[in-house]
Amino acid sequence: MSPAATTPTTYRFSFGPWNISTGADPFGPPVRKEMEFARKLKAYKELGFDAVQFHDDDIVPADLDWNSTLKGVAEVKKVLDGEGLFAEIVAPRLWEDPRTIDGAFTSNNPADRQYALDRSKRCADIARAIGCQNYVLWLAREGTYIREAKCARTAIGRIVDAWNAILEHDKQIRILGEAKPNEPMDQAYLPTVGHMVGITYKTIDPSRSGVLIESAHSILAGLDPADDMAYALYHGKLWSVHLNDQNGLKYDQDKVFGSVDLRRAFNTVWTLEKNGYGRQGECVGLDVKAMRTTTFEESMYHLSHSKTMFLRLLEVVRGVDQRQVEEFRAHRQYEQLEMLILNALMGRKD
Ligand code: XLS
Ligand code: MG
Repeated sequence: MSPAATTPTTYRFSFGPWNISTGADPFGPPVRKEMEFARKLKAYKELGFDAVQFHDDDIVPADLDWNSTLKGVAEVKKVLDGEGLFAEIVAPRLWEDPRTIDGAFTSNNPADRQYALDRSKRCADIARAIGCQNYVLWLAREGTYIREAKCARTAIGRIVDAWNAILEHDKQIRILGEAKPNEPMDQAYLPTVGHMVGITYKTIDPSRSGVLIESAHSILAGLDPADDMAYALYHGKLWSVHLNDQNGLKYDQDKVFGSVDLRRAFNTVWTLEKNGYGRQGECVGLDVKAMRTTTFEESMYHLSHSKTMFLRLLEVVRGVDQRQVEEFRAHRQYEQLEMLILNALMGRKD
């Protein structure tokens, strides 16, 4: 593994076990062997991470009876405790089951909507059992391939009803909506952070309703991740992030943080750092994919590299003279401000 950056920091880091993958993509089968789950959990501390992001079925299969589920959750919890890790988020995987092909909460089939709701409540129970209050809703299939398939207004109402039902089901849980504009759907009903934050105020408990922002999802919406994060921070609703990078408006790439646009990544770290992100225990989550050409032995580099990029950019952010920034701002000397930042990014002092 490449060396982790050593900047002293108060940040805690997380990722999901799906970030160590077999490299399968829509056009080809796996190219690496599957890493055992227990081995993945061991890798967290080795790579300098603090917490795990889970889907419900990363912890236990989705079709187990409740007693076996509890047993399975307890086993994973024991491993986490033993490793000194904790579960940062748990999310119901609502996009793979045949009953969710037409959407989960917005399916046109009432029985399928019920399945989605039951599974979501069960996921809250799993989160509770593993000691996690953060519940992420990535509404993957809540959208359409054609506009005429559903009434969009009804769909929004169904999403809010489901969100409320989960809040009702567990009075401690907080729900973090994760917006994405497209993929797997042509168009999502809640495509941006703005949409998602808006919806949180329509729930029965806005204080337990917030967001997780993924850099690539903002970029896919043509927006700047740093501004999206600042917007959610203003609302006091940025409770987790999925940092990564994305090369323009194409399929979701989940590239190493900062690997496409260093300045955009710098601005992301700047926004988080300057606004106290993480000071209430929020984690810096990564959602990155290894390239298909990567070998099994090197299939965790993208994680350590993303974390290193965050820490190195943090050093750059902390190294920028804030007084100088304020002065340039006050006099609208943006050409000079820009060069200050570019020099900082290039490590130039002259
Ligand atoms: C997709 C999401 C998803 C999360 C939340 O980008 O990050 O993978 O795990 O379910
Ligand atoms: Mg994500």
